[in-house]
Amino acid sequence: MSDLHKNLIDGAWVDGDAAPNVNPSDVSDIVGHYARASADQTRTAIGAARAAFADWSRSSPLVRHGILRRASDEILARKDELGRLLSREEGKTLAEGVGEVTRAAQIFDFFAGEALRLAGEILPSVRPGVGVEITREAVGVVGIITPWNFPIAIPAWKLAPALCYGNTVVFKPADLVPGSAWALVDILNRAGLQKGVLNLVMGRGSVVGQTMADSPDIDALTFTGSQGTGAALALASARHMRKSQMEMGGKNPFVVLADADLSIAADCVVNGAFFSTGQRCTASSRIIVDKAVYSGFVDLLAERIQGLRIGHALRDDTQIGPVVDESQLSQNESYIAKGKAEGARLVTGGDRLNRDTEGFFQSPALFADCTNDMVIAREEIFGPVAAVIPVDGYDEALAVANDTPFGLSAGIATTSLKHATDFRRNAEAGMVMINLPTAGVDFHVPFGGRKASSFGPANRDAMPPNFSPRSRPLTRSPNAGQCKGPTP
Ligand code: UN1
Repeated sequence: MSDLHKNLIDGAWVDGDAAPNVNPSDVSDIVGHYARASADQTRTAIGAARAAFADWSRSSPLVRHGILRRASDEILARKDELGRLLSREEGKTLAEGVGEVTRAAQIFDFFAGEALRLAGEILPSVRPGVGVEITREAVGVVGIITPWNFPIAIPAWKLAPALCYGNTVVFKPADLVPGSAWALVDILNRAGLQKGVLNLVMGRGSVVGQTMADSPDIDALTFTGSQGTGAALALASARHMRKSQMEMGGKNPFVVLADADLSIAADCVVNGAFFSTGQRCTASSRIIVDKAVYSGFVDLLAERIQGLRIGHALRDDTQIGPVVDESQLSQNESYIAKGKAEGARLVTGGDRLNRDTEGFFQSPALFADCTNDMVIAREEIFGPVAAVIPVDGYDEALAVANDTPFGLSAGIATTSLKHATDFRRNAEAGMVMINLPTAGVDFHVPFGGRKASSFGPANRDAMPPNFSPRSRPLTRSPNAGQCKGPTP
């Protein structure tokens, strides 16, 4: 097959069974064909990463800086082309696609700098005449498994720190969106990585992901995706005493208090719940509204939502692209049926839409008069569906916000400093937003959640899977005279 994009294993592009990458805005458009790695190829990739580790982990920080820097520059220079590829394979709008590619470039830029900033600590031992040096060292082979909803930014978020600190990588992108991941690996490979340092194994979770999970040769595993898969990977990692980091779902609350600027609140809800077609673990899916402003706010939301333009991701005027595939769309529909059966009021949306091209279009759905114990308020839907829950005042709003198995992001719209401050302290979420959508991140600070949303260290503090602190007695002084440690 002439357009086959192959896997990168031990520095060579290798064949595999071809799978089509289908555009969810237009199923007649095949983005390309991508090789699916076998279990044997995955094991070869892990072995190659193991073999490359000694040299790469001892490479000069300047070498690692240069590679990450060049990758960042190329990603940024090609942001329009790569953004288009991303929107074509995933279905988020072109503006969102280009924005995501820009974020990936920024992440590589940030970690290019971090490669030169790696530091340790020197402190006196409690034992007389001994000094202690604390250094951070690469863990080894890092397995990276990424989801379909951020085809380039989440791979960047995990690849950049892993490579920056001298780890070698086996990278499995989501089977649905291999295109952006392939382009990213091609860029990094040409930026100067030695063979085996970065291996790409596209394919199915049941084959490639399972082989990685079962391998004793993966020293750390970082995953973003569903709760079920995250839990299985954490268990498999524990069996190997492997460091692991799991970013999983959310059922993120957005609270609207009676004193809120309702126009800002509506902007936050529309962005947080429906942009990227609601397919974000940080999406606002529970809108908790004070009864004093409830009915007017629901009307305002309905009006804003009905004004959204849903269509082909690459059209300039589209604001909401398609759902990623048929199985996700039918799952969304089954949640909409459940919401109706549970007695929630469907204010607007939830319909399959026809457009000029055959794709997975759905109008954003808003349920009102929900209770927090309804299935649509408890389970992550991962689509353009939000549930509005009426409450009496701030205390009940906070209690409902926290009454969830998840704890990734939480938001509040208020003009009260007292309530904003209290919410920031007491919302049980890894990230709290005030008068801002629950979605959206800063790449240079930790990202992670509480409860069932996350397990292991936060991303960016993405260090631990990628980076392990070690303390040991000093054997040699970098500053003569300061260290009196014995030679062991
Ligand atoms: C964002 O909100 O822009 O999978 C990023 C996710 C998150 C990243 C969210 N891990 O949706």
